[in-house]
Amino acid sequence: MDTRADHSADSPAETFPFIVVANRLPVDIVTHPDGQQTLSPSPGGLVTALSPVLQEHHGCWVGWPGEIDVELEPFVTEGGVTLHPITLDKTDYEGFYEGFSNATLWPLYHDLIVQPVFDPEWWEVYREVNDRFARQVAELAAPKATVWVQDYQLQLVPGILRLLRPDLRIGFFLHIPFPAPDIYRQLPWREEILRGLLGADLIGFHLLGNTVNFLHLAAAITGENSHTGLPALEIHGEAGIREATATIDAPDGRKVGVGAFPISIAIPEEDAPTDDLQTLRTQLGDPEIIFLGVDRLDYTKGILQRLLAFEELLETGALEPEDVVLLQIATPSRERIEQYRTARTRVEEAVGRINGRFGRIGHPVVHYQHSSVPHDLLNQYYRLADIMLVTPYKDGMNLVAKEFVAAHPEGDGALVLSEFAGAADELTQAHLCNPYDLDSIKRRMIDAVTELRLYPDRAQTRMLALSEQVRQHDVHLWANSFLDCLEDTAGRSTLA
Ligand code: ADQ
Repeated sequence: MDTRADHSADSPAETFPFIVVANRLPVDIVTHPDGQQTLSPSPGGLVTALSPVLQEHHGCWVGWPGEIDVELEPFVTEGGVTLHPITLDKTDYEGFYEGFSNATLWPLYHDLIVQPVFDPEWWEVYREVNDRFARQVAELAAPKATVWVQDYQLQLVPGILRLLRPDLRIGFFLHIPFPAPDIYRQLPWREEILRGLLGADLIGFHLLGNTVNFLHLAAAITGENSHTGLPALEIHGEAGIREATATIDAPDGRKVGVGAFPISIAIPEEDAPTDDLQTLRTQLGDPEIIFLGVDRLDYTKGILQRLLAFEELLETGALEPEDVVLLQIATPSRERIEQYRTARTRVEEAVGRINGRFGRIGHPVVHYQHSSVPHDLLNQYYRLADIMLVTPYKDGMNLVAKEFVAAHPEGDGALVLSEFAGAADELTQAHLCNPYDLDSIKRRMIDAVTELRLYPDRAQTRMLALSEQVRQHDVHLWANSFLDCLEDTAGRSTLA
């Protein structure tokens, strides 16, 4: 989406037939030397997927621009999409974003990899901020508009919006896993959140497993027997598109659709020029095998485990330091939260130790960068890598795995993928590993190396199958499949 800060929205009273509401606006704030603040686009998969629908309907995106206490007027992008900023102050940021969203819900929904904190004050702020988002959307939505609410930070928005504006068609999509009911039920505010979600007409998850977990939870909390009282789940059979749907009864008597819609990526149009790739490879000392990891620096992503697996393979001589390098790019993330700081320290200690043990001056075996890299460069790294390591303990989907596959349309390279990444449900031809078992990661890394060295045809067959799956199921299919289903669930289209 192209964004320009100098286009003010025409009229504050304008309403929209299609609204996306997400914690973040797809922009970064740029502060100029004269103190003036403008917005610059921050592209991502969701923006790419939703831009065509937003542009077609002159839609609106409601979200936080990413900095505390910044009050900005709404802006209209060159593509005709209105960006409507929500202001968060320090208390909101700490209670709603860092606290309840990322230190309570994030670990709870990722199967308790770290202990969630249950803090009633954070919960209060989460409610207040969700209320603020919902009230803003209620003002901006045209009669019978379609509103698509995104992710775990805004789970109360559908319920509040339903009360304020019963005429709206409301979809909700969760980008992270939905845990088993026994884990979920630890949450002191489980009923409130469930009721918030049930304000939607359609609740989407990535996977069939998430959907089943939600149905069990809904049955348990609304008092139905969780084993016999489940609604029929219709399985659609094709991995990668609207895999399953069911209908449940909300407390107010409405029918609510629930379904699995695995997210995907926008397929890149152009490959990186190959001379650039050779330059990058030479910079790395022309190793035979380049392993690559690309993640937000998050304790769920299993970065330390993959470094330890690499270290043990070097230690036992299964890999020779002259033959291999591991490139790890880690985007800074949630750095004020203690577990994130600890995760970073451990990763960086391991990088230093491994290089101290197996690298030479000027020839580290691990190349580590703790920053974001531009999209084009990231794509070049994907092209360059021989073996991609995606080893999360738990991940809703993991777009990195799909981005790597899409960067290898000729079937070169190999993917080592955690069984606990949502992407593993579709990318079954990857070298699947259990990240809790270091030997399993090591075995799959060696399998990938061996196959590339000795059985390149087999390796290529795997990658071509993965590539086909990702190309046939891109992010546009995901967005259209969700919106079509929302239309079916909630009746006549207002978007037509
Ligand atoms: P994330 O946890 O952020 O997303 P992921 O799906 O891998 O995880 O998406 C990360 C995105 O950031 C990718 O598009 C990747 O290219 C980009 N990225 C990562 N490191 C980067 C770097 N150093 N520089 C630049 N870009 C970088 C959440 C869920 C996932 C789910 C997505 C989408 O946790 O499970 O797949 O939402 O629903």
